[in-house]
Amino acid sequence: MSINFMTLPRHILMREKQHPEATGELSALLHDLSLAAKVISLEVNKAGLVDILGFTGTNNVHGEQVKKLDIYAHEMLIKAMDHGGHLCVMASEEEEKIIHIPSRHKVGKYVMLFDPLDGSSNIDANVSIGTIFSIFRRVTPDGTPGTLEDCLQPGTEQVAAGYIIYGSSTMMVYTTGEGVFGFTLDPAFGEFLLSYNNIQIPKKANIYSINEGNYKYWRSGLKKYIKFIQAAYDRDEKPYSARYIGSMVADIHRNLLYGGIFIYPSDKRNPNGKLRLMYECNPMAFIIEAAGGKAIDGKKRILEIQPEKLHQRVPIYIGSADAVDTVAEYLEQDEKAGV
Ligand code: P6P
Repeated sequence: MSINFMTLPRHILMREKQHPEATGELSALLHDLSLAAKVISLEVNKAGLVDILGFTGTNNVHGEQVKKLDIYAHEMLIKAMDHGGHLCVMASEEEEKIIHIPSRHKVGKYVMLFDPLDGSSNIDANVSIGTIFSIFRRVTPDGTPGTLEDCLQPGTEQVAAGYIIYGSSTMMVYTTGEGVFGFTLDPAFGEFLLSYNNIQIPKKANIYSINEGNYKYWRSGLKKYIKFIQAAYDRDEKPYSARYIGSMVADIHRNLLYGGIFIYPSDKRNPNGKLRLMYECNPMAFIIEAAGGKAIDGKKRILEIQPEKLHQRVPIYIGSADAVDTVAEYLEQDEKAGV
């Protein structure tokens, strides 16, 4: 496929034509999402100005209330997505309960769960942050208000997932399960242009991403795995590099392109790790598996976990297939040894 000037709408439409059964609703949903992404990108990219230019910090030049960016992103996504007629219910990292579609709007057949601005604690340091989204087909009868049951589906049931990374450029990466595609926002005319066609994660990892500050609390199998990869050079293998940004979207995006493994494990202090299943781990696992990688909770596929709670946390080991298989072996030996 020629990627010259392939815009996101054209790409979605083209892929839709490959699926005659498609109704176009998912395409329209992804298009609405891309509009929200452009608006959030604008706000994220000028956020630093609020401090640098000495604005009051509570009211910007338009006299609008300057909100915390993650609340702004949360509200923007809801505003952009709640009236398109494609969704029956939403759920957000920023909202305890499910988000109903206002009764004045048509109820659609999809469900969207999202982390509006993951890594937002890094924004003051100008570190890349991102929006993560996960889309399911509803399981309750069409035309009725969406429910928690529509949200709590295993990741294998996702029909689309992706993220928008707000970094040196703004990129939208998405998959419908067949190929992973990256689009870079051209601010000159506000279009997402295809920049990565059918991304495949390198099978071999040479990057590992984990917060080593928690080393003391890790299971011994994980400690042995990290020591094993740190000794790669002694085995005449290519040495690994430790890269940890502390922003899941940024760490996983880099590993997707270069190869690598990202780990947020359970440990003595956090038995379920830190990251959320429904709108962080599931969408990232769907993307990485579609790109030829793997994602487990230490034992089983992230995508096969049957969710019990909207905001439940799970441990995650995600990235290049070889690396995920190796860490799983170390953890299994740990399990057998009863440590
Ligand atoms: P820690 C950001 O706060 C976040 O939710 C993810 O984006 C990131 O991967 C993780 O937490 C970092 O957590 O405990 O290493 O600071």
